[in-house]
Amino acid sequence: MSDPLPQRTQVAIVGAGPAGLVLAQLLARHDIDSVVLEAESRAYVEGRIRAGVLEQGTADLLVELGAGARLQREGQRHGGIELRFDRRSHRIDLSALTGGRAITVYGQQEVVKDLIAARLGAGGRILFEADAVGLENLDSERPAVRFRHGGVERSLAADVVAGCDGFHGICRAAIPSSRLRVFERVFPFAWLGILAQAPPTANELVYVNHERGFALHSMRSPALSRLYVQCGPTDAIADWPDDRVWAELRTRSAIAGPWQVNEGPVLEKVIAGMRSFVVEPMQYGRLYLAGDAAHIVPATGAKGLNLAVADVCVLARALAAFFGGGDRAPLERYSATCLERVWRAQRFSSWMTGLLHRFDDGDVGFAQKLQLAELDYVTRSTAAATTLAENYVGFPLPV
Ligand code: RFL
Ligand code: PHB
Repeated sequence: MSDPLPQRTQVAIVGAGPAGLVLAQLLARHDIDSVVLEAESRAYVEGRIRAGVLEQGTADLLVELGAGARLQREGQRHGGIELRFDRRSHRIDLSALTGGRAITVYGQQEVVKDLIAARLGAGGRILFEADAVGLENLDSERPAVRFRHGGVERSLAADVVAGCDGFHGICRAAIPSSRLRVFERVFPFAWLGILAQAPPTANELVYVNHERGFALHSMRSPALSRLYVQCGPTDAIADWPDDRVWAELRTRSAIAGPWQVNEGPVLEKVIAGMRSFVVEPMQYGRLYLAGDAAHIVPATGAKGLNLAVADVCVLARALAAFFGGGDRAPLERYSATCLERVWRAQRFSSWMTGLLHRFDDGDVGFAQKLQLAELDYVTRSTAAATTLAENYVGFPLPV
């Protein structure tokens, strides 16, 4: 790091999550200079447990970007998922239905660690504990990011600002509200998630529809399980002592034959709300939003991280055309190009969420019967299963 406190760059990237880090790595391939400003410490972002499922295209891209060696060693490639309902289990053969494509189970924090190592290893600039506090001159050719670092406020001048600062960041809020349209749906439930020191009970992910609510069995390694249960939207962690979590997991996941949830010490517990959210357009002047800063999907479809990566693929290509030959057209189309995939992922994530959760509004029994009929259809019809599979493994990235 030749200049730990840079004052000028071509692309100022706010946020060192998957969106910001992949963007920085992609830009370097085009010899475009960038600086990543991250509010939190390196240890914090490397320890933040979130997503676990990488689409085929995301895993391939990380390898291509030189950040995939550990993913190839430690990531688990899965060619199927299990749908469980009515005390029966059904496998959806993702690979057979998609011409050999698959997902990779590899923790988001591991992706973030690998990307940070690759970027810093290549001499890239990431400034941790650099809290962006304001964006300036967005509608000019000289935008800037004001940030606080080491107790001092500074300014980073750029040609373009990439708002990769997540749902609670400052970039989206810097766009005049009269220039944005917000689309939002908040689901009337949340997920309680645990990381447990216990070998995964199944080899593949298990998505469960049960009359008491949704459950999901995922994993992080051969020794670590990642498990979720649907809970109330206002539940607190204190409402969910470990015994209650395990009891719900056992009840909701039970099948007619012998099957047992592997239990172990709970290392982490979170509650995550479920919402769909999109702003249009995803750009204003010289500011381009990417990832959770622009859209949120309910986690049931495992699309959030993957969508963030798809956005920055579009952005990197557009910036290469801009800096390489002054072609502004791809940048002007940035939002429209991204939103096609965003809405396709919103549709799929809403559909998976509707298929698998308990909805307490209206006639609950009627809704459950419809879900069972649809699940039955998805597991019997190759056409329906293919629709699920091709969306779940993901469409090719716009690289
Ligand atoms: P991130 O990861 O939130 O990164 C944003 C970064 O910006 C920083 N930041 C700032 N930096 C400087 N100045 C400021 N003023 C700043 N404000 C914020 C933050 O500290 C942070 O480091 O956004 P990004 O890069 O867009 O990535 C999005 C993904 O993190 C997110 O979509 C996924 O985690 C969603 N998600 C899943 N996605 C998948 O693709 N597959 C999954 O299996 C999956 N499972 C999940 C999930 C999200 C979950 N939660 C916790 C909501 C499971 C869960 C439970
Ligand atoms: C996870 O492993 O954290 C995970 C897996 C699948 C999802 C959501 C989260 O749909």
